[in-house]
Amino acid sequence: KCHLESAKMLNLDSSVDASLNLQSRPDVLTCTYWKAAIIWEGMFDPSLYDEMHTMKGSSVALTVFAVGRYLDAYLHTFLNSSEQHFMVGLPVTYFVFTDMPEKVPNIKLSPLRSMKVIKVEKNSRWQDVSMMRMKSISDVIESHIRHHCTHVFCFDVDQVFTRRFGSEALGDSVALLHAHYYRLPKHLYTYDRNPNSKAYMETGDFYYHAAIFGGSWKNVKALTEACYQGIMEDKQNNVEALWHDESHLNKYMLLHKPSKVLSPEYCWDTSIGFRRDIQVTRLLWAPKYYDTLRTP
Ligand code: 2GW
Ligand code: MN
Repeated sequence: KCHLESAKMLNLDSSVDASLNLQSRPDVLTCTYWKAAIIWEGMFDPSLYDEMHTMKGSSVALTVFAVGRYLDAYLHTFLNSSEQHFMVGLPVTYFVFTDMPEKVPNIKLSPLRSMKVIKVEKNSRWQDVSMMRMKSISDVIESHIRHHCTHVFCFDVDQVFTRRFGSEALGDSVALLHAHYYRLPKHLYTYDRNPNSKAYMETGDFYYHAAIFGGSWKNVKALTEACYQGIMEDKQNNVEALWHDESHLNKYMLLHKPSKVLSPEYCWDTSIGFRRDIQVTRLLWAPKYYDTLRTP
């Protein structure tokens, strides 16, 4: 019902969701107070979303970074699994950012799907590898994506698609509930609470996971530019937000509410164990080989 009322609101996604008969679920929160849908299994009819996005001519850019040892460790599995499950049926362009373009695996892509490999420098600090993604993404939206794609999704590479990750996830501005925090009280959210950082916030709506965010190219451009600016200002002031780009993303989403929120079914960590509310796991965290991948 929440979604029907929301049709009157300015959020275009929520009126589309209402018109596609998005349902509620009794056991979980399916709507934010600003009337954005939180997408869980059982709420939507996949074929209605696919049909609508095909009709509207939606096309999706996927950005992913595989720098240094992360290329061999994760990229092949990530790309292979996304061919099986990510936005199947819609045009998809992969933008793979790496310091070793020659080592990007040659994967046979389905029709309507293509790949662009973009060379980036390898930052010596991993925090910078992660944070500088914001700059690279906003640059490639300006040079390529805005001319060819309607939507953008940005992913960590250390994950594997296991089930449909489809057009129901598309929206103007999309954020993901962090699997480890969605059931915790707000005072445990790990926002950046240093007043000297641009990412500073006392409290917020949810704890969002930076492993996935997306939206229209316009909104993702605005988001990545704002986060990059915050990161650079922090550097000038000699501070670094607690969780780097993720802290800046959470601050941005506090000030610019997402129009659609993805449940942790879209990015699950199996080490959490069984949860009754997680009815499918669409994407899983890959193992983190900290000792071998993160030591210099
Ligand atoms: C190397 C050493 C330590 C940490 C990261 C890296 C590293 C990251 C790297 O050598 N090469 C590389 O390509 N990356 C990219 O950055 C890769 O796409 C990876 O998925 C992403 C984020 O690093 P990751 O996945 O190791 O960090 P998480 O899973 O703890 O990420 C969360 O927190 C990060 C900030 O600390 C980001 O906000 C990330 O989006 C979050 O999921
Ligand atoms: Mn990750």
